[in-house]
Amino acid sequence: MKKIFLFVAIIATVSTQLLFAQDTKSTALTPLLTTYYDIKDALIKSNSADAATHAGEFLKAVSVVDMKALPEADMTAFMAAQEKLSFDVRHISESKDIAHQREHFANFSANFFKLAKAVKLTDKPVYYAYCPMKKSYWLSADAAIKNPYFGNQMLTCGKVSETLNK
Ligand SMILES: [Cu+2]
Repeated sequence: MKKIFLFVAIIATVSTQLLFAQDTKSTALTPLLTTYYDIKDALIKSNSADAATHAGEFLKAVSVVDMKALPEADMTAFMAAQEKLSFDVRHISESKDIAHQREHFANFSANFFKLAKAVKLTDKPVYYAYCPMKKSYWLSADAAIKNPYFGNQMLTCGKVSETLNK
């Protein structure tokens, strides 16, 4: 009897995992999106130390992408973006000055969105929001505006300008 329960439990676990695997699209580039969101969230909280840490993770993630695992079109888009993304994210990782980090985050976000448009990083919506005060964009998994350029000073300033995977 105990064995049957165990068997049922295993089947249930495996089928749940399969369900999630089908549910969420991911590629060798998906960790970049997750880490981008971590940097963005740190800037929303005006936490420059966390922003620097996550930027360091992003820099690492960019350098370990298994390009052979990517379809050719994705590889081409990634190679076009790699150097530009690394440049800005390295500055974010090496700085403790939130204003300086936000300057680079603007450029970083614009370049990352080009990649996100060219390569399907996720099945979930990606909102591309615009801050008219900063005249810059950012990506978010959430339609609700939380502004990484001003944090608490102007948390809800901005609007979604484009949505991927609507
Ligand atoms: Cu810099």
